[in-house]
Amino acid sequence: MKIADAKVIVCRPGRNFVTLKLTTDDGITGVGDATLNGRELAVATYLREHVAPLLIGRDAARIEDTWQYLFQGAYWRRGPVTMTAIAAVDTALWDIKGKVAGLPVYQLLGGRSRDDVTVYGHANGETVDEVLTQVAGYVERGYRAVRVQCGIPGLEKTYGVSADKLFYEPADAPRPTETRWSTRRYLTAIPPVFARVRDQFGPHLALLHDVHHRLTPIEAGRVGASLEPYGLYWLEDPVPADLQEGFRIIRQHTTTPIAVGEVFNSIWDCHQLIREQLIDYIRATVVHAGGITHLRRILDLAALHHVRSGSHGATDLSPVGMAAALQLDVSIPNFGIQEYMPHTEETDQVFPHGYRFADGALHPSDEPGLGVDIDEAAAARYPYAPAYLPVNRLEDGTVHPW
Ligand code: CS2
Ligand code: MG
Repeated sequence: MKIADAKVIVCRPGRNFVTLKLTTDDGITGVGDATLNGRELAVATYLREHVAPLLIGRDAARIEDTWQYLFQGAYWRRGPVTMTAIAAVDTALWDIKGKVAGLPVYQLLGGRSRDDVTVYGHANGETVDEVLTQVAGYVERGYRAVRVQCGIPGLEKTYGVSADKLFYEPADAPRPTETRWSTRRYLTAIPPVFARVRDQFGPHLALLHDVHHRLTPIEAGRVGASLEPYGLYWLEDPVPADLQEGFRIIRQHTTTPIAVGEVFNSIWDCHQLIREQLIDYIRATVVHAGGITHLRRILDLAALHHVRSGSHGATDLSPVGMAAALQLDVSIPNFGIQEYMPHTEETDQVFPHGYRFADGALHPSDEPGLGVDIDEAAAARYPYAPAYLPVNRLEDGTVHPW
């Protein structure tokens, strides 16, 4: 069973997505998500020019060997573009293997460790009152875990707070918009938000919060400590994680659990964080961290060190990425939680999938493979257009330095 075709499909059903579709010489297809928000065409070109020609004629059954061939063989290792491209190949090969076996991929990974995949939704608002209304909506829809983001008084725009509540899209302009940030205002504003959310919703709703890498470790320690009375499920990306040892300072100052890793692309980005138990949840994804093969390697290391999974699941990961994430989520022993933001109707039409949301959880498809596909005719109706994430500056105009 050889790979006969490797096609890269770029489309924009509301936002940009890059999808790799592999076809074997006996006509079996597999799909992989290759979307890297704001850098989509870099991955598409890497795949088309440097990876697709090498795949033709290779044995589609050799997933691990193909992963090593693309990772070691390129000489230039790691990096988001390379690892997203490798991830798409790996994911598509798992899809093919599942179809050949007649089994959903999670069965090939050892079978279910749980019945469904608990998810968290995004509640956000400019004011605390708006936040409370949003949280109530999630609770009514059956969610057991909610991420809470609130506008910071004095700041014009806060990342993670949007006018369109359900389909919040941070890559909002053809050139990056520029926003301003004040740590001082943030540190004062955030504890009262959680005080009111806890007060209204009681002790059992899991609450999460994302800092989007805006703080230093000592500031993060302070935020974590100030939020301890509200028992957060996690505090996400309090600082950028390039300096892994920086997390020791956070740990010295707070017992609020820490989640990090949505921008990680390999085990080398997080091995120290995991080995030293400096984090509680690893947010790396199938899409950006080298596919099912490599993410499973990261999660196995994490399991040894009491770190659980919490994969990134914003809408810039396509339903192909979500379908792949669910295969791991449902099978690994150290699953924590899965982020979930529903896609638009157009996106769901382009990527027909079998997974579904019910009772605060996603239920993976039982179809052979990943249980997701791309409708190429539908995709062709939505051509690519550039869209970028905002650039963040401090109040004095300096580009945020970390
Ligand atoms: C966020 C995302 O979902 C999250 O946790 O951090 O909004 C993230 O910034 C975007 O997905 C970036 O592409
Ligand atoms: Mg995040």
